Amino acid sequence: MEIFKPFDIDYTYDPACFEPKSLIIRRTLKQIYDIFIEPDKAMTVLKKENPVIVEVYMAPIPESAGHLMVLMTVIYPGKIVDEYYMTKGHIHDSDAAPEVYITLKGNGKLLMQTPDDNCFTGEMKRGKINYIPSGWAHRAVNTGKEELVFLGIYPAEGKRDYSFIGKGGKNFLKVVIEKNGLPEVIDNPLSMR
Ligand code: PAN
Ligand code: ZN
Repeated sequence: MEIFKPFDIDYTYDPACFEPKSLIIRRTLKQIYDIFIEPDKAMTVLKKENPVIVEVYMAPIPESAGHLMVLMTVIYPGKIVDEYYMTKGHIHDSDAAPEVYITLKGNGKLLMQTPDDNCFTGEMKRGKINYIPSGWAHRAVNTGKEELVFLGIYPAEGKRDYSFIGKGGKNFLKVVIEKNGLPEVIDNPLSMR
């Protein structure tokens, strides 16, 4: 086995900082406007601005068998109409790739779903660790007024698969919207069961 040198990661969550990192994934509204239930309203926003919705900092760890990937995600606060900003959402393409989320800052919901339509919603806030078993798609939603910042840790064997999101995909069966000032999990009006 190839010997990989141990290392430490320095992080803060207010403001978000993560060192060393190999990559930052930055998802702007323009890139993910079509994940929202009202993409036409997202396009109206895009005529004026292209806000950053999500940033993911990745630790420099090889994406190869035997390693654990360590990432820090920031979801900025905001909504498209009543639907909160969120990650794109994905499933890991291995049946041996669970994931753990550890919230550092903010408040959110973690939508999870299996290919045979079981759904579960986890709570994200400081003091909570979310366990995402293998075979559960996951999407984090920022329901608060500040950034939602969390660590994600998963085995490198499980590459992220986005194929069920968007056109032709089944999509997430639940969405999180604001109703009377509070987050509410409702059936996705666009999803095809
Ligand atoms: C997280 C996600 C991160 C962004 O680190 O990658 O939250 O999610 P999307 O890529 O779906 O927008 C994770 O679940 N990693 O596996
Ligand atoms: Zn994941």
